[in-house]
Amino acid sequence: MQTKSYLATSMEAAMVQARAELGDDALLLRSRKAEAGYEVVFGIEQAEAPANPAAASPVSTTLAASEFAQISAQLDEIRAALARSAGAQSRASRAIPELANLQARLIAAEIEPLLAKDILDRVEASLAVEGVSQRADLQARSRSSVRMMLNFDYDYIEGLMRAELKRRIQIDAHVRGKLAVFVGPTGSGKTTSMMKLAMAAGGRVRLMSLDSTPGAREEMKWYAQTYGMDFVPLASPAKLPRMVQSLKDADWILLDTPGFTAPDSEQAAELASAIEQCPEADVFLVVAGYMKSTDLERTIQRYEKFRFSKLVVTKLDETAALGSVVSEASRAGKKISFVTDGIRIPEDIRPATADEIVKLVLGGASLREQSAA
Ligand SMILES: Nc1nc2c(ncn2[C@@H]2O[C@H](COP(=O)(O)OP(=O)(O)OP(=O)(O)O)[C@@H](O)[C@H]2O)c(=O)[nH]1
Ligand SMILES: [Mg+2]
Repeated sequence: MQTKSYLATSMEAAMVQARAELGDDALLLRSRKAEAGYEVVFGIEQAEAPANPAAASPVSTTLAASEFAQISAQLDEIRAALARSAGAQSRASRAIPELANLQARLIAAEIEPLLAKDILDRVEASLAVEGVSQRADLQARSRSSVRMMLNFDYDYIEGLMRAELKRRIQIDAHVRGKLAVFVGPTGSGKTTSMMKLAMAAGGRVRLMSLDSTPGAREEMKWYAQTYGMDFVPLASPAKLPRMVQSLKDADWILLDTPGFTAPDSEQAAELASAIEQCPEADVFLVVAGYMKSTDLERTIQRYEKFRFSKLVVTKLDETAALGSVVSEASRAGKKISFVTDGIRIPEDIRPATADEIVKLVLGGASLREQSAA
């Protein structure tokens, strides 16, 4: 994805500038308050993959903990201000009140307010392009005549919104390469998800663990024995590249890791460097679906050093809203791979699909139901 940032005195102005230059397909990636106004970063899909995939990999950050905390606090402040202004704007700026309702519904589902606004901008633009509504024209009409003109087709408008949301969800439900590594916060479901995938993988599976917390290796050995797989002891991250090389007979090598309470620790840096030396590694960040946006954003930033490209989203049975996951995955350019919704191994895991994610985000009353109420 090619990205470009715009600086303008207001968010609106930056967005207009970006859309004029990059076209309607440009997606809003992130935004921040700058000294002279707002900086908004847009991305546009490129037809061709980059020649050197490594060049597209995220660069690991080396921020000190205090700097990180400071930036995080600033981000929270900016996000809260933007959320307030996007929420307030939504009702006032929409020519069709139902579009404002849909925007509010996305925000209620924990879709980031700016992303919700961007999605509804696109819906409104599609309606205008189709000649169904011209904004200036609409504003001059009464609400009832607008309804008549549209023959008020809720399903159609909601369908446009769903399609816009779906376009922003990237899916990759495959393990690519021979080595799959599972990283993530403590208790997010790394070990359980890995075992679910190990069971589904078939072929010769080798299980490894770098988790040295009391009982963790025993837990993995127990899993290996119970499910008839081989457990391969791994003393330290530094030994990973050689170990992977030596396991020539394995079809899959799955590596469990500890939840790093401080992902900037020396131990984490060692693992990051070992992963870098394993080009065949496919790294998954395992996160619980109920995490809120700010925590997810921080977690994604903190685990970026492990060069993960995909998320495994766990514990869907414990949450009704997936908006934060969709917003943060979209913001960070990460794909959603698998989702889990229970503790049973291997039953409670399945490949993610964009349709299901959209359904999960928008669960609850449809626009038609709300309007009837
Ligand atoms: N309800 C529910 N519980 C889950 C799910 N996935 C995992 N769990 C439970 O969450 C708890 C933590 O799961 P683990 O797989 O041990 O998590 P972990 O990330 O390996 O944890 P640490 O190794 O301690 O960092 C366990 O009790 C799991 O059974 C899920 O999809 N739904
Ligand atoms: Mg574990």
